[in-house]
Amino acid sequence: MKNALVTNQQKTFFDVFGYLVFPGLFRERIASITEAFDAMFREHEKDIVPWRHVVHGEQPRYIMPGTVDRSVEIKALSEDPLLRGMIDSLLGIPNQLIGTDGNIYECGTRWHTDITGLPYNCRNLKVIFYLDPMRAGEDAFRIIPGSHNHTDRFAKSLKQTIKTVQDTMGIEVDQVPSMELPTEPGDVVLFDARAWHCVPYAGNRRRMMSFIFADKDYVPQETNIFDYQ
Ligand SMILES: O=C(O)CCC(=O)C(=O)O
Repeated sequence: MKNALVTNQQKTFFDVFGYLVFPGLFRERIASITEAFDAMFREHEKDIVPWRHVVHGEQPRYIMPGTVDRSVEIKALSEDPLLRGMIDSLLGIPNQLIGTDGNIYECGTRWHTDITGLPYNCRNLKVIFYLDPMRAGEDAFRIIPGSHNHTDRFAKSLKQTIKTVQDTMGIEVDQVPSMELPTEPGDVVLFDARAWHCVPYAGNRRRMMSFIFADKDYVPQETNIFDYQ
């Protein structure tokens, strides 16, 4: 494989389970990335989308859309050869960057997929950078391995039940069998946006930035962000 960073074993892991974590991949650059993120929220304050949605229990999330058009540093990160090499290895060529955002969460995020605006048959990859520590047993990102295989019976049964596990199974969001991915700033999490994932709220104001890439089969969709669930 051309890019030594993603081994064939990691690619197989990604294909089967739908996620990968690269600890410390951007550790040296995370201070300047965080500075760029904070400056963007300050300088583009009027463009922040205050967002309350059932996925976040109607609690506040602040979204900065289109980050690569607002910050030279963030654009450079989205074009970083290391990152792009990984995307090429995992999605194949051609692929394209189809969306970016920056977020401040004062909320949790219940079990959901990020498939709004993406056709289900398109392979994709969402790259997320948490700019604050995400702790095990608290607010670490969780994912159900393999749930990106959306035509499986298992994925279909998740679709019927997982959004409201308190009602359907009598359990809390953090009691769903899943993989918990605690991260430190500078770590990178990659996942298939069709996978079911969630983040419990630990009372902080976590900052997160994402890029989403889609493969050659991507066809732009009519998107209504209120369909996000
Ligand atoms: O940190 C969060 O609450 C949500 C992250 C997430 O679900 C996503 O990036 O799709």
